[in-house]
Amino acid sequence: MRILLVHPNNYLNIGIPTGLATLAAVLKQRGLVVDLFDFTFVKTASSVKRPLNVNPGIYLPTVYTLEDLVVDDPVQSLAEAFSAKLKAFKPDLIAISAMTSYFDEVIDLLRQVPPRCPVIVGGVHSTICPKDVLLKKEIDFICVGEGEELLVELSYCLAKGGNFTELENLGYKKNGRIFINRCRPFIDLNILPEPDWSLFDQRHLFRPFMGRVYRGSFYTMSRGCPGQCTYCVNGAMREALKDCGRYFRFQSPATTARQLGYLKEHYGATWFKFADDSIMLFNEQYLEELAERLEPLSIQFGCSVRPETTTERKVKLLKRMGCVAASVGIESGNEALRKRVLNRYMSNQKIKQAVEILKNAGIRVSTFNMIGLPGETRKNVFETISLNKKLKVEAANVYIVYPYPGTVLSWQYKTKFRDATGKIIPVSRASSFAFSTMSPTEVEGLLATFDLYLRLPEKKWPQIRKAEGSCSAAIRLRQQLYEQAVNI
Ligand code: B12
Ligand code: SF4
Repeated sequence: MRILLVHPNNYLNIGIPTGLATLAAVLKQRGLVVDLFDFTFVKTASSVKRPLNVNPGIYLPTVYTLEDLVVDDPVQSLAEAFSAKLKAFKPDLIAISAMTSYFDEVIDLLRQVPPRCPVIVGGVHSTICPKDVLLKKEIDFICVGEGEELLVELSYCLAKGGNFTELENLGYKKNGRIFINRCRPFIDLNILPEPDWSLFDQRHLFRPFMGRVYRGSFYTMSRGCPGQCTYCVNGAMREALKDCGRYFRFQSPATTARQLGYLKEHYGATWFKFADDSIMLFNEQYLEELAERLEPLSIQFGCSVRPETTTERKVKLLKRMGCVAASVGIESGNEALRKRVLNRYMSNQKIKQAVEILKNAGIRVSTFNMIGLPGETRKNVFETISLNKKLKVEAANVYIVYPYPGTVLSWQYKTKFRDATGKIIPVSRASSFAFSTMSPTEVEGLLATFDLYLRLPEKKWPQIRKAEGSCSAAIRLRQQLYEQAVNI
């Protein structure tokens, strides 16, 4: 049985997805033949034209860049690349992992190059919107929740002509009707094999940090999150998978150390991005054991932390493990908005404390911020800029809030993720949800200049305001100002 895994992604959005890498490892362990079709390095004519959106504060220059690594790649369409892969590999099953934002692109591709074998889709979108996926005639099956056991069982079933209708976590169609089977208990994360990175283009391992290039990628030691933030899909996932067991689950420090050691030895990986929703959710005892086991590996890593769970003791342990960078979710500089709209209860004071603790430990701090929030004013956006300024963070990532299906925000505001033409509204059009008191154009202008307001002195702000526009003069001005900001 030959299974082709598919990773839909934006061009050069590097990093090996943990879900697919784990699925690949499990499939191989059970004797199945696996290959990968990855969108990340398919250099299409449109992706070449699109400028890479790099936040000037994030990276120091390195001797070579990601663009240097792809300079000799041929320009081809996704359809050409996919068709060539199908011809060469001849899969018996196509297994696609899709977030909401990539699902339409997947369907377009399957329409242009119809495969001659069944197609299953797993990941966040099929878990939260199973019917949206199964209603597409290009899709035969879906996976709701974890896929390790289901994918193996389905592969064997299809190979041997067995009955798949009872497989747990499976959704399928029969005589025009949709069936979604019951869920199976969550898997014990300690029995999973090391993620298989060998299927992926090794340029995924390019990791620039502070002017040096390391090798490494994403790693997760937990799944789920106990948080209840209104814009996050975790609430919907917890609900969809409520019969599977405790939603926030984690593997033992021994498993983490063994797997990271393996990735270091086999791929030369020494720089990891822990993609766990928040590492600070682990208790001190757990972190202590983790520190003991990770210290001898001499790895470096970046991770996400929730400010209200950050303590000096925990940060000391993080540092001992090799933590060099942390992202803190601020989301809004206005406490009332953060609490009322986002259901995040930490105060600005608590955020300041957490950032100070991290910085004092020599950890590089970046933040996550959102704009375009329900009821948000222009003044509120400047409160977010001002908080970041006060915190003197190395980089501030900013997004326009997007009400993903299943989130509290999506049902509170009755938003639809498909527009009137039936297309999924892309992240690039998040401002069209028009939640805030500002116009979508103003929100987009603030997104484009957020970093300039943050980095340049206030006397430049009138000029930055002019650079918020979308006309060519404004874009030119923005570029000039960015050059000044990089040199500060
Ligand atoms: C790491 C991460 C990233 C990384 C890597 C993404 C990746 N593909 O791995 C990066 C930084 C690139 C990223 C980017 C984005 N992300 Co992100 N990301 C995550 C995060 C924190 C962890 C993902 C992970 O590794 N999980 C662990 C693995 C083991 O789980 P898994 O991937 O779900 O896979 C399991 C099952 O789903 C299933 N499965 C998965 N695929 C398949 C396929 C088949 C065939 C089968 C059978 C089963 C199956 O089996 C797997 C093993 O059990 C999640 C949060 C979360 N809790 O999932 C958000 C999350 C997936 N991201 C999200 C979003 C919104 C984004 C962005 C759009 C953010 C933005 N505004 O730019 C971008 C995407 C756009 C872009 N340009 O890439 C949302 C997705 C919401 C949605 N409805 O789609 C999430 C859920 C965050 C959230 N809580 O809201 N992200
Ligand atoms: S936003 Fe972060 S803390 Fe909140 S529920 Fe999602 S993953 Fe958990």
